[in-house]
Amino acid sequence: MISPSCTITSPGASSAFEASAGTRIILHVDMDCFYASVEMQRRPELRGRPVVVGADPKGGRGRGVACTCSYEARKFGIRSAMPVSRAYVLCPHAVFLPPDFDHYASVSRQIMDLLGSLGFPLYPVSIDEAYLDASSCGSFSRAAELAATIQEMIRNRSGLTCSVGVAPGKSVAKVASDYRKPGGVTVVDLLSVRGFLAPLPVRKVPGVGKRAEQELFEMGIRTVGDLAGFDIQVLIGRFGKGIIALHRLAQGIDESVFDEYDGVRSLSRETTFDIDTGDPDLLSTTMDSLISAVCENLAGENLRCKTVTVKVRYQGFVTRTKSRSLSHHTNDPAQFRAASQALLREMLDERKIRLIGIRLSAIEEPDSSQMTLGV
Ligand code: TTP
Ligand code: MG
Repeated sequence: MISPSCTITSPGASSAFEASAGTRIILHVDMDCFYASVEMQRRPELRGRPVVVGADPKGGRGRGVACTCSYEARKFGIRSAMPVSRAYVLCPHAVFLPPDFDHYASVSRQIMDLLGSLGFPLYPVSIDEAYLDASSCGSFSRAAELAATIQEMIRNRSGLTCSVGVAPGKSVAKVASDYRKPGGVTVVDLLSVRGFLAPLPVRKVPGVGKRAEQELFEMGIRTVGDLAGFDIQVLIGRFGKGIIALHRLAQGIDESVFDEYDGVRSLSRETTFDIDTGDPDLLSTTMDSLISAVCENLAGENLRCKTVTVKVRYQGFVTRTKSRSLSHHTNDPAQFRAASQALLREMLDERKIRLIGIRLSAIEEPDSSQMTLGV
């Protein structure tokens, strides 16, 4: 059951949530079980029931995966990206619904517009999450109030709940928004960052996927605190220099910055491979499926884009992005496919790849006065 209550948590030693001049204060807003919540909002009779949005389970024989599920369904062990056949075994009486991407995209747009109207620099990063740079709040207590206000505004406008993390940097804010889901606000100020992160499993840190988790386990590193205390030279020897930022983060220093991939009104999708890959065919087909998914959103909102950005995260946590602008705005998937495949080819080298992503931006829409998201 989604609790609409707002829980403000300070997991560390500091209680005043104060910030000295110049401290960055970043909010990460993430909608709770987004697709499932949207479905329950338009069909209130589903509230309180296990709801799974994804492929048709066909009585347990269905192929394909669950996109997401309600928190009631999570009690049965169902998770995003799980085969629906497995979800069906875990909870045959769940309500299985096909995804309605157009509708989710339009609800997302309303929410992003609402966040954009608050006047803080806004960085939407996916269909259900965005960062706000709330440094101008001046203190973590005021940023915590802003977080509660955002929850209320979103609830009033859409009937949906979200969780919010407030922290001195992007990465910690993202971990914090996930800390008290659903419906929570978690505030981690400068003094409490290290203590907040230390007991968490390393997998909680953005950038650590299944494979990296496994490798860290093999080195005896299970928690973020273990990582913080580990010899950096040994880590570099194993993972490369890309690990330095992660090690500093584990020590409470969150230097993550907004890059060109964030911050403008855009549509994006990315996927992390279970096992790092250098297989050009797998990379190419995965890129095509990301393009298809983004283009569905584009068509649903009747938008056209001009700029294609490909993101690649290599083994060793190094992330690169590369963009190409087309000669005109379009919604033709074939053109985005050609541009993204060309960019991807340019970014391939001997390194294996952990994650690829696609972003379409420079959006053109009928009423350009609506286009005020971002900074
Ligand atoms: P998430 O924010 O990762 O998940 P969520 O909002 O469903 O649940 P939570 O409360 O834990 O935040 O993803 C947002 C939406 O993106 C999700 O509702 C469905 C979609 N999605 C997929 O289609 N496949 C996936 O593997 C994941 C993780 C999400
Ligand atoms: Mg979410």
